Amino acid sequence: MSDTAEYVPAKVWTWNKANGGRFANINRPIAGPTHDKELPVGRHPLQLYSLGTPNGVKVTIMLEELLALGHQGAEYDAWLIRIGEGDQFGSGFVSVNPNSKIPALMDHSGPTPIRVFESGAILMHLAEKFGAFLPTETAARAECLSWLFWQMGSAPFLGGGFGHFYAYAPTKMEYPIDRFAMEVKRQLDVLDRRLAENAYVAGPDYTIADIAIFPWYGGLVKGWLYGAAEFLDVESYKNVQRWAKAVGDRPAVQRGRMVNRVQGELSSQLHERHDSSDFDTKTQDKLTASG
Ligand SMILES: N[C@@H](CCC(=O)N[C@@H](CS)C(=O)NCC(=O)O)C(=O)O
Repeated sequence: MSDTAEYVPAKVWTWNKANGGRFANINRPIAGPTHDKELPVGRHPLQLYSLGTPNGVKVTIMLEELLALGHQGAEYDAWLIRIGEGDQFGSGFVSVNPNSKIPALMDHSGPTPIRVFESGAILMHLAEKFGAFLPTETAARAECLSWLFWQMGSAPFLGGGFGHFYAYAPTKMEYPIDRFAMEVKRQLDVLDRRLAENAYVAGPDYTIADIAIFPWYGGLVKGWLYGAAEFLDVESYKNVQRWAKAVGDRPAVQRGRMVNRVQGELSSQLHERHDSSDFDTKTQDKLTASG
């Protein structure tokens, strides 16, 4: 509590200083474009504008899974949006997503291009378009969508809450870290209990619920997020660990995680993806690097 004792909020909030946290340079209290910039358009029906964050890779994993199933209509160009440099505020991007956040998709496969933003909406759009990874039977579909929307509602507590205060805020403050660590551990327990009884989150089959949840909670228990694995004792969530291994081992998941990635080993970064053979070049890089 002592962390906040000296702060007395003004009567009306004003935007008058950078808050010092990581990403402070891109945070602002207004929407809309800051500059004119058209988006590139490639040759495939689906044009994705994204970055390899947990929200971004949900979509590239889905597209790689669809292609692995043989859906040629899921061929896509993935363009890199560098959010740290403000690409999400360009006029072209804002016209695809007025909320200025990746991922954003333009579907050019019909007579009129369709824009889709919000990763959950993009997963549903693709699942319905190709009839894959979303059960059609009423009860199974409801269960899958319940878990998909659980992810959409829960992850902001993990990323914007816990991750922000544990890893990115300018100082470590006990009150918010404690509050959000408690919530994230509760969420992990929700998943752990569910996965004790089911192979995948929505039931016996792999669905868009797994594709949405894996990059966040799978990544967390694998130690990929916020350097927080020990702090949150992620090893204790045995069922989540088992599921994260099964999902993470899928070749399409491994390919999807490489797309639009700008961190980690260079051989794991495929900044843009325009053809399935783009991954072969990366495999070649890996072989060359390992001698
Ligand atoms: N609910 C959105 C969240 C998207 C989101 O938060 N994207 C972040 C990167 S993971 C972003 O683009 N941030 C840029 C910004 O806030 O300016 C979704 O699931 O699509």
